[in-house]
Amino acid sequence: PGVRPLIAGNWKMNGTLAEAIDLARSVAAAPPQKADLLVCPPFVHLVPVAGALLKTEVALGAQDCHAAGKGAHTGDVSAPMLADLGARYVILGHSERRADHGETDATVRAKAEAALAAKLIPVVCVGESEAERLSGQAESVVATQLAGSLPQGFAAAGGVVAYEPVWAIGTGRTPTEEDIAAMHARIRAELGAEGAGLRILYGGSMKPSNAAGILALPNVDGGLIGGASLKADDFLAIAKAV
Ligand code: 3PY
Repeated sequence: PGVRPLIAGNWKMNGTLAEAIDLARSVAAAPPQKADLLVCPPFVHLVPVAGALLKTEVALGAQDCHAAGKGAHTGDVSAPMLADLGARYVILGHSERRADHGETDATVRAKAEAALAAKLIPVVCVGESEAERLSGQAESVVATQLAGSLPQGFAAAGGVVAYEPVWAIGTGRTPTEEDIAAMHARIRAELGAEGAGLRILYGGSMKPSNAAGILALPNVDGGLIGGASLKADDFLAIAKAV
């Protein structure tokens, strides 16, 4: 209640430069929405997309950052670099990074600290595997991830949590609305008093056909959108479903 929803597009590793600029322009051309809009292109497209979003209401984010501010880290990108080019958000600890790059809760926490220090808003992803869901451990797994991944003062600094069940990512499957509502309530409760103002996004196969139902659930303050964020019409249809 009182929290302005956030609809965030995680473009992942998709698109040419021309497609990225085109998509950003199409999203930014939409009339103002009831939700804040955020797009997160691949690193190499951030600067031109920042240009395309200049003087628009659409915010820019990255999909990862390094925990160090600078230094000998070949191929990495720091939070201050992202802030410098105009990014306001950074997605951290997406399950694809946890799986493909061995990121642990401690890694994610260090990155979130770096992001906050650079005045970026971290969007920290948590979520259980299918085996964990089936064995009734989904909520305890997510509680452990939160405890390990979120730095002190995360919510007070405006940090965002995205609940993305691993088995719902890129599969077209989603938890039941009851399960989503229960998990989001648990996430808010885990943060204690700080949790009241926390934005908790749902992610994992959110699309125009299921967005309205999910976004209407208590404690769902927006969405982190994968595949459906690559088409401006679909992404904006989700934003309109808020
Ligand atoms: C998905 O919807 O598949 C995502 O992973 C969004 O981050």
